[in-house]
Formats: sequence, structure tokens, C-alpha cells
Amino acid sequence: MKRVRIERLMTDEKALFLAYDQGLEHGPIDFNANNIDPNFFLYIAINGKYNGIMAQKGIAEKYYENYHKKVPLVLKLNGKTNIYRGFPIAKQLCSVKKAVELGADAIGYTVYVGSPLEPEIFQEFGKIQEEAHDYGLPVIAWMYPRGRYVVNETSTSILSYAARVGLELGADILKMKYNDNLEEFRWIVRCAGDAKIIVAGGPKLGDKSFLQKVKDVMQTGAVGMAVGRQVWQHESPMKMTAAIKKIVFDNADVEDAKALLK
Ligand code: FBP
Repeated sequence: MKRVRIERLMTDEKALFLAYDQGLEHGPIDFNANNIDPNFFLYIAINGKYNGIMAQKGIAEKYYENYHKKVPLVLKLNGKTNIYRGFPIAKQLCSVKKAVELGADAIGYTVYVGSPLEPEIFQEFGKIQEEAHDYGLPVIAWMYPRGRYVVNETSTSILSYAARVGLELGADILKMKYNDNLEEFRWIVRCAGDAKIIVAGGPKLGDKSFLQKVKDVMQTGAVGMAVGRQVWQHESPMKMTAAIKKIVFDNADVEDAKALLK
């Protein structure tokens, strides 16, 4: 096994990623006339100096090629639409080999913890995790509890279980949703052990509420954020990027960060 090169994705042990896989997961409902164009998202990611972009194979093949290596690529290997109504599962859509060819610096995969199809998901993830590590690629797992046996997807008990599962399955970074409870999220971070936690942005909030969420998250031991809609749906994505970075990397308070939005 090669050494897993996680430091390439971090700045002083912290990280900020820009996610753009919502077109597959949610559909064009998330987009407007600007952000429907993947070049818009890439412009933000490159000029905002994100630690990486998160995108599917098609976006990487048709767009990332033009900006190759200007921003690290986390290639999302699985995904599903929200039209699909079966048990939660997102099967592999892209190989680790193809991700490497496309210049990926890490791979991403959604694990639906608690799904009735969990055994299949874990097995597929296990194979991918080994292949990625053979190439020295870090593995980022979207650890999303989901399905008929999951009563509350963001309860502390289910998120802490999901975090532990991510560690035990061998993921290097866990992308998790926030439970809106700073104290209890600290426990979730502890449960992840040496696997690092980044928090998903979620549906667009008001500026102050979102920056407060970033501030709270950064006090839990999480290493950063993986945002999408909060940034590319914002009327000033570059200003929002600067505000988030001020908190994540400079430990600024919310008011100082918010001043950058003016
Ligand atoms: P946002 O920051 O826009 O919330 O994106 C986070 C994310 O994990 C995306 O990477 C993914 O497309 C989406 O949320 C999936 O979330 P869900 O399965 O809850 O719809």
C-alpha cells in the first residue's frame, strides 16, 4: 500500500471543499442561470483556492480537463438521483482507475449507514477503499444515515455511530451533516478517531446563520467544511468563500467574517 497523501488536501490541518454533485443528487432545481454552468463552479473553486472540488466523472471529463490540477479533484465514485425510490443505495459509477486517469487527488463515496442494503454498500466501499489506498489516494466517505430503520438522520446517536463506522471501514475523511449541537458534535468527532470530519453545507441559510454554523463546527474538532449550495447559490460566491475561509483558517469570529460580505 502506498502512503495515503491526505496532506495535499489540507492547509495547516484544515480544509474547505466545494461540492458540485447536486445536479445528480437533487437535479437542476438547485441551479440558476449562472451556477448551472460547471465553469462557474470551477471559477469559484480555483479563484477561491479551495482545498478541492467534489464532482462526478462527467463534470471531470468535460470541464476539469480544462483546469487540470488548478484545484485538487475529489472524484465522486457513486451517486443516485432523488427520483429513485428504492432502499438507499448509490452504486459505483466510476472506477478508481478512471479517477486516477482524470487526475483525482482523492475519491468520494456515499455510505448510507443503516440502509437495508448496507451489506452491499459496505462490501463495495471496502473494495474501493483498498483500491484507492493502493494508489495512495485518500478516501472521503459521505457518511449519511438513511432508510426506514433510521428514525432521525441527524440525531447525535446515529451520527456518532456513522462516524465510528466511517473510521472502521477505513475512510480518511468523513463528510457528515451537522446536528446543530456543538457539545454533542464533539462526541461525534471523538467517535471518528483519526478519521477527519468535514461538515456538509446543507440547504441555503441566511449569511449569519450559516457563518455561525461554520464557527460552531470549527469548535468541535472537525477539520473543515464541504460546502455547495451555500456558496454557488450565494449572490457573491467569492465574498462568501472569503468569509468562510476567515473562520475555517483564521479562526475569525462570525462578525469579522460577515464583514467580508459587504
Ligand atoms: P450541500 O453543501 O449543497 O448541502 O451539499 C452537500 C451534499 O453532500 C452534496 O455533496 C450532495 O449532493 C448532497 O449533499 C446530498 O445530500 P442529500 O442526500 O441529503 O440530498
